[in-house]
Amino acid sequence: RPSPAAAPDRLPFSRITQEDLAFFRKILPGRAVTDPDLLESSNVDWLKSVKGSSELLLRPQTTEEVSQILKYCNSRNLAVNPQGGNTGLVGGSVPVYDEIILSTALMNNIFTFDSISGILTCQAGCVLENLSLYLDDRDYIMPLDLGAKGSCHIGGNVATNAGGLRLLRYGSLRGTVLGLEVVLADGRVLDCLATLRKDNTGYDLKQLFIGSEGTLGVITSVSILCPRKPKSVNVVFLGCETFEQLLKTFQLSRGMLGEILSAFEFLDSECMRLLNTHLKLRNPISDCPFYIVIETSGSDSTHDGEKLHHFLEEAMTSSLVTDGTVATEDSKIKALWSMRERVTEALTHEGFTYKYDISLPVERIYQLVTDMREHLGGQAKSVVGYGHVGDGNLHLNVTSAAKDPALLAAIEPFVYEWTASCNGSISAEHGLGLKKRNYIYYSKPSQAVALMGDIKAMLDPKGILNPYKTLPDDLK
Ligand code: FAD
Ligand code: 2HG
Ligand code: ZN
Repeated sequence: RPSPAAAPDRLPFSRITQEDLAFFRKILPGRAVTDPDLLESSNVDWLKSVKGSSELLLRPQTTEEVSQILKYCNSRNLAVNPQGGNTGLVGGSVPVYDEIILSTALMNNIFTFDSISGILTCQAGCVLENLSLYLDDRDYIMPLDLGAKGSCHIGGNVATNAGGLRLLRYGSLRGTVLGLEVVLADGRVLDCLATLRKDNTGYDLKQLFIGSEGTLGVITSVSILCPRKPKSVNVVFLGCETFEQLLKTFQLSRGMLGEILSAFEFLDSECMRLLNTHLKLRNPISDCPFYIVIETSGSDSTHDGEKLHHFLEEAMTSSLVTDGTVATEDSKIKALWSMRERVTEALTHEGFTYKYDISLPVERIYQLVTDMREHLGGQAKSVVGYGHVGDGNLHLNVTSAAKDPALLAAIEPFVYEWTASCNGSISAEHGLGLKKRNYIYYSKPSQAVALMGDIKAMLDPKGILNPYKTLPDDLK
């Protein structure tokens, strides 16, 4: 029996002809790539877990070019795979078969930045870290930050509704994205690139494209509300004996740090072991079963320092945490953050990783890791838990030396049934892509999925945009 994550048969899309190539070469001189060596890295995902066989990579620079491409592909029934930085973790960013790859890599212009409102407007292919550097010079920051910042594009972030390390403080992209320009499957340009905080004139169409994973349209421009750069930032790295103590520390931090709390993240001792072994990162404190990264961001270093000091004193004297270290200067802040941000990278050195990105009531998140360990016995190489405690989002990763169908059969559907029994979500922030599409029913009622199918059929009647992704096979 094929796994529900396996690709379905190729749908009857057209195959690229010499006339098609001539058209693309004419509208994108030097930017219609067919060299197999150059195509190689765009055909395989960041995890090296899925691989397509596209023979054409298009690199448009403007919305008008994207519009011409889609209008043509729609009329010719050619399938298209929108691609940003190709850091997605659910197999959504690469073709399954021979879909044309439409990359936003050359759409990297910043249009405007309003230093009074903090609203940035740019093309979808801007790399997140470049936007952060641009804003840093202007005393602002991006409202999102994630480990893949050096490669991921803002368009890809919006298309996946990426969460990341700052969501606790600045909320999701559904709140900070103020406007989008999107090219629809038939080439029509939908200009919803508003730069207003408030706009209740009818349906908020941009929300449809946030988190739609390239299945409803190609995002070409984004306007986004950016926060002021905090004057004072502190990061603490703490160790706890139990997850219960970690949760109590979270509760305490919310009460005592209040408005300056900007991140509350965790990793377990298995993650620490992998960071040590594979990346040679040294534990900055003594060995503990659980580690916490807390960040505070505020406007007054004396005030923030005092608050943090009182909080740490309370956490230590009440024995919630057993050890810790504080960073105020940039290099140490970066070093402490890398203990959390680089877990994903450390895992890639294990061999093969089965990834689960689960939303749960926060008090349940580690129980899933414990239950999974017990359930798998000695079958896995490692079972690790880390993630965004502040958002109730667990990253459960199970590794093995190589792909292991027996291990997979032991993990799934166990993990999804467990999640559904707590009314959790089987994809908190990474999306469904190719790998998770058929598990959607664990988190969404069938009426909702059917309505998604109706929306897809209305916006992309020929289904050319990112086929085989996000929507379950039984809709097609
Ligand atoms: P891609 O990977 O290229 O594409 C992702 C999806 O979006 C695909 O379905 C693609 O078709 C679609 N897409 C891309 N661009 C467009 C566009 N312009 N228009 C329409 N559709 C488009 N995710 C989190 O939520 N939080 C994290 O903390 C986080 N950390 C990560 C850390 C690492 C080390 C890695 C490798 C990944 C991480 N991710 C995280 C996952 C990933 O979702 C994000 O990295 C990012 O949002 C993907 O952006 P991208 O430009 O790489 O998109
Ligand atoms: C993170 O929070 C990312 O580090 C990646 O979302 C999680 O690799 C993962 O499972
Ligand atoms: Zn995450």
